[in-house]
Amino acid sequence: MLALAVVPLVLGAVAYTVVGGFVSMAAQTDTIGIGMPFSGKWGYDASTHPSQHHISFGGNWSTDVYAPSGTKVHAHFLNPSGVLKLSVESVGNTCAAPNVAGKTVKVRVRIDGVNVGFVSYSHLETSISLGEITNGAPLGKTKLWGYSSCYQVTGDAGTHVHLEAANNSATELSCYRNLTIGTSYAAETWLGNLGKPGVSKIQTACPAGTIPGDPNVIRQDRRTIGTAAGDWYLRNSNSAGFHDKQLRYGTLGDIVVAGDWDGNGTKTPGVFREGAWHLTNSPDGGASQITLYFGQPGDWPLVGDWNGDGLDSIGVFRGYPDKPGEWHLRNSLNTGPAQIIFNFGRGLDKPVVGDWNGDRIDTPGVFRAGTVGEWYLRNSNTTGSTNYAFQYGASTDEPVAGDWDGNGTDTPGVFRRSTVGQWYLRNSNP
Ligand SMILES: [Ca+2]
Ligand SMILES: [Ca+2]
Ligand SMILES: [Ca+2]
Ligand SMILES: [Ca+2]
Repeated sequence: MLALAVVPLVLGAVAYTVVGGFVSMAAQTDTIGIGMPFSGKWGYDASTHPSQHHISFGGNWSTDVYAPSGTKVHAHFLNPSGVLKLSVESVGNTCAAPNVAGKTVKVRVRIDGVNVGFVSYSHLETSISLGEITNGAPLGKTKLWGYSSCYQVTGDAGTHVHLEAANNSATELSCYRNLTIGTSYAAETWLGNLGKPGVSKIQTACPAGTIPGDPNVIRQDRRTIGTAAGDWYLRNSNSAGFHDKQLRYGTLGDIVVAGDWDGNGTKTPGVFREGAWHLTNSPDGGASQITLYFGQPGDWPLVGDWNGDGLDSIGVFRGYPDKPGEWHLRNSLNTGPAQIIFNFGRGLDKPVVGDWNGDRIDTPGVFRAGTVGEWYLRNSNTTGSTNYAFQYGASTDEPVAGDWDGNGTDTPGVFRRSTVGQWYLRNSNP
């Protein structure tokens, strides 16, 4: 398990993200997933499919998403490639007088200060104010409005939000994910891309491979490298301050991992790139020394000593909505099938691994975004019940685990995005 002492650091005006022992910088690119605004049905018939649904508010595509009257509508955005800022830019009547069918709330999306585009949500009952909102914030509620030429709905089953998305570009447009008409999808299900990569034509599905892990739903996973050069910043103590070490390894969008690949007692970098692992034993980064393939795009890479032989190896967590979380682990650092497969947690949980009980074997844990951060840890790499359950951190925190006090037991921590990165670590389970 990753046990390096890590802290946030600020260089110039740029906040860096440090998770699991290594650091990634907020990206300068502008890609983001548009999430389902609630748990509900996507589309109704061909006329609501984004390839042909009417566009009314300047979008590149639109669709209707259905939920009963009174359902909260949230602005959900997924996997931003940098610092995300959302703001309610306008609130207006969805339908022209004399028709009354709620408000249209237009949410402007900026990443690293760059105007990426907007998503608008129509037919809302809302009293929301203009100005900045947080990711996941409620925008209003659904309502069954009276039938009109602008809202041709007669029963609660037809209560819907008309959603439109547009890139802030004339040449590269927002695209939709080709989901199944009439199917229910969990809140935050990836509906399309805002920013890059987009498409050049309106009402076009996103190109294959541009929605990570499709058909999975992807959790927000910020453990990615934010610069093309692959900059890492490391610190050797659990205190605020500047980095002790800087290195370059991997490239933009790679998911970072770290492990003691050669058993010499020092953890070194690795990256996970759509199922390919590139590892090095050099503490200074540089060229990849080991390349192997394990897992698939959309998986969450894991590193741990699953069998207690003192050597770290690889694994992945695979999450589908409404299903148990899948754990696939392998005890050697080469391409091959999983040797240990089990279920723990739920598909939309965030995985952590650690030696929770000090027996030198790393085992699973999950962080669940409830009203606060919920932790569930297990001491065995098998399907089974939770050994430790407790609350720690806020639901929007990023979970980490490590042996912060060097006593041989891994315990929780969270990374919190603020004007600087904040770390909260604890030395016990629970
Ligand atoms: Ca090593
Ligand atoms: Ca091992
Ligand atoms: Ca253990
Ligand atoms: Ca400890």
